[in-house]
Amino acid sequence: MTAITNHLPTAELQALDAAHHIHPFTANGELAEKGSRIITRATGVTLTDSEGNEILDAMAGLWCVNIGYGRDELAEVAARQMRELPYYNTFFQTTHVPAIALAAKIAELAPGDLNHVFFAGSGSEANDTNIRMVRHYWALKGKPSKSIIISRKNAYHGSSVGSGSLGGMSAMHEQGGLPIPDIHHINQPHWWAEGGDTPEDEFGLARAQELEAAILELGEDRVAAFIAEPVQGAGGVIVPPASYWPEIQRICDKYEILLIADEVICGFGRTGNWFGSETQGIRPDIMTIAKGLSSGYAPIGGSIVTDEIAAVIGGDEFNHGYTYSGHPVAAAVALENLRILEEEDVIGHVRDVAGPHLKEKWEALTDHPLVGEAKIVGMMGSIALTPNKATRAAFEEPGTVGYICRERCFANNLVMRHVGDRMIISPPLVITPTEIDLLIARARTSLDECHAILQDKGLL
Ligand code: PXG
Repeated sequence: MTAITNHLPTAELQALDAAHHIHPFTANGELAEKGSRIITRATGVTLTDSEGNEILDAMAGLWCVNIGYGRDELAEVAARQMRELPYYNTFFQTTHVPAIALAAKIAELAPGDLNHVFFAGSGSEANDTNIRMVRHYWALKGKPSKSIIISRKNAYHGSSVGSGSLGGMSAMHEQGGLPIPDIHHINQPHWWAEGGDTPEDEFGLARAQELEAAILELGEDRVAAFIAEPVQGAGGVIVPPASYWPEIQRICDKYEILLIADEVICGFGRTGNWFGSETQGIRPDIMTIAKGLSSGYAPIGGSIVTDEIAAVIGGDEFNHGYTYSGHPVAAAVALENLRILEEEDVIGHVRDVAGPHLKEKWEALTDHPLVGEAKIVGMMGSIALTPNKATRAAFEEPGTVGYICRERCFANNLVMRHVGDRMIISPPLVITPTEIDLLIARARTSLDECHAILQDKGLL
């Protein structure tokens, strides 16, 4: 393999990185000892590192590079927009063409009467918008006591103080004084880990009914909204039982609470439809979007809201906004990304070609001795590693085996992540059947190597 030479040698870059760069969600001291892997370029579904290794990125970056890497059209649009109008804001009675065009395009793509967009720079910011917006909405409707937002344990909604509070990650709540007041968490519909002997559908129903119990306990006059990912992503690609979402929708319809679908991962084709809400058959009042909106080529997110919410919010000044709300370069890049998704029928490719092929190969992984279940929706999948498939047993120290498996994947030039002892994938939507076969082959090799290591260590 040829090393790329237009930058400092890997060891020097690693030393500088260790000396000055604090990585997110990382034990930085440990990483400094080990040295970070340096990604230098990418095309299609393939990353290249500073040593010239070619790595299949089965995570699409962080669940975001939906159209794949290296699309010149987006670079050109960004350069053109930077020359024409690199920045202007959308405060103080002004706007600009990219923000107008993108909002209109999103309104066209979003289902039902979700016709209005409040822009943010990321999913975290968009969910912070949602917290303030739903509370303000109810205040404007004369019900200021409706301020509690119900969310779920092991949900991920971002890393800011507000969105981290919405999320249900206990490791995050342990740091920095989260959660903020008036956020309530119910249990997740994670049958494999928490379902015990209850049949899957019965379990899904029971977990959905926890929402009703919480509303009744807290008081309908106190609850503003329920927020959830259509399919949990960062929590481990947890696909809810089929009974779950219809019951959640019934409960949201029955009580006066808003349904927020966090589409940051599920949106823009990942589940085989434009939005995960369509795949799950739900009608949210608000959608959080980011990631696939621009395929990660530029940071942009937002909240899509219904006509009714926009009308209510429009009745007053909403004292909220970000310098980069609707940033013209990011908006222009997002528009070009949506054009590609639409004109190249990338979602049709997920639904009819890549999705069915990946599903078949992915589900067949359950023939491996370590793999208990394999779940997949569109282009997001997970497998549960277990020492005993019949009892769905967990390994003794949760996450240890997942980490070993992830390290084997890395060594085999495959980016497949672990969440505890679940392995997860979320590849670019444009992945071809041949690339899917390579993904599966590397995953199998990595699982075999992991299995051998566990046998050596006496962990099986
Ligand atoms: N909602 C969901 C559903 C997400 O997955 C966010 C909101 C926050 O978006 P921003 O753009 O602020 O990061 C996310 C982000 C992981 C991982 O390790 C997942 C995310 C971000 C970083 C890491 O799986 N999801």
